Amino acid sequence: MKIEDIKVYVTNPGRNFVTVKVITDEGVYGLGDATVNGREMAVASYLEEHVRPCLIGRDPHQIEDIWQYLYMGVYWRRGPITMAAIAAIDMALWDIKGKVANLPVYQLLGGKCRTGVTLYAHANGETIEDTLDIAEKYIEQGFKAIRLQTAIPGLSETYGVLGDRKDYFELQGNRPLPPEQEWSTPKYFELVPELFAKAKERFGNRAQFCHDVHSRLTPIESAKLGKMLEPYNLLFLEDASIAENQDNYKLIRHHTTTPLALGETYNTIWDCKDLIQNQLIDYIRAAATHAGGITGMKKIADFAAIYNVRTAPHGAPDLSPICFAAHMHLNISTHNYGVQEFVGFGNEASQKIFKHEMKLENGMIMVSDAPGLGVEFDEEEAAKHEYKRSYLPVSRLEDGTLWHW
Ligand code: EZ4
Ligand code: CO
Repeated sequence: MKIEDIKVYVTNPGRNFVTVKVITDEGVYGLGDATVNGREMAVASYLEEHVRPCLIGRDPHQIEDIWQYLYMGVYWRRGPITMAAIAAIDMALWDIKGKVANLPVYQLLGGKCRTGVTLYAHANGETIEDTLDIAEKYIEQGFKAIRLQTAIPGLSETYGVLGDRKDYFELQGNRPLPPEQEWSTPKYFELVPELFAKAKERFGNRAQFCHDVHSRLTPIESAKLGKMLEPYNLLFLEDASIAENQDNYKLIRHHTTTPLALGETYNTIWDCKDLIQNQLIDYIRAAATHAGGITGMKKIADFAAIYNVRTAPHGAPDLSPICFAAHMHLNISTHNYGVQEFVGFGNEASQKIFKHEMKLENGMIMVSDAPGLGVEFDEEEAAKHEYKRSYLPVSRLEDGTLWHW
């Protein structure tokens, strides 16, 4: 079997997705997700100009060798663009192998370790009451874990909260230049402990709650927040601080027993190696699209397992359903899987482009038994929604200083 062609599609059913199709000489093809939010065309060009010519004629069954060829074989290793390109090819090759074997990918990864994939939903509200009302609806639907984010009084927009955009799918989409948001740590500190105190009071042990700080705090501030939230038994506190310097987490860890989650922007095992082997985090949030595909994620998960770190893959709407499906195959077959972020299956236009049979039941995903990854990509529907340049917001302090978004 040989790789005959590789096609790259950029479509925007409300936000941009970069999709890769690896076509073989035997008619079987595989799909992968290469979306890097706000930098989509850089990955598309990397794939078309620099990956496609090197892979035509190769055996698509040699997944590990092709992964190493694109990683170790290239002088410029790592980085989000390179790793998303590798990821998309890797997912597509697992998809092909599954289709040839007539097995879902999770069977190739070792088979099921659990009956379904436990999710956490998002409750994003304008006030604490709004947020908890949304959380209640998810609890009634059977969700066992929910992320709580609330707008901060006195700040125009806050990470995670919808403002005038009511569909989370659209939250960061289709803004032709980066919009600006405000940030104030003192205002945030006035609000967040109250949010979790009220959640605990209202729901007791009916669900577990988590929260995404989105890297806005310094390490000592994160340590303080973790301490303040200890009475409420969070599932985890996510991205409490940036970790370009992984030592930041030593400081946070030494001050708080609130479980810590990190890593949605990580690209390889090297980004999280120190955090994992020093047991400074509890959940590693790497995503298949941004961390080298199924092959990259397996390397991270197996390393994490020996240090009691569990996986909690990123599940934002800027990862396509192909990535979500890849996560489902990993999650169901990885012993040290923890929890999967879930924001729904996308808007109507997206669901017409990406078709799959994953089922949501009681806050869990029942993984499809379709061969391969189990996602179909409708090229005609995709062509109806052209690429639109769009960006995530940037964040500034109230005096105008640029801050972490
Ligand atoms: O802001 O994926 O945990 N989820 C997140 C996401 C990220 C977006 C950025 O594109 O932090 O909502
Ligand atoms: Co996050």
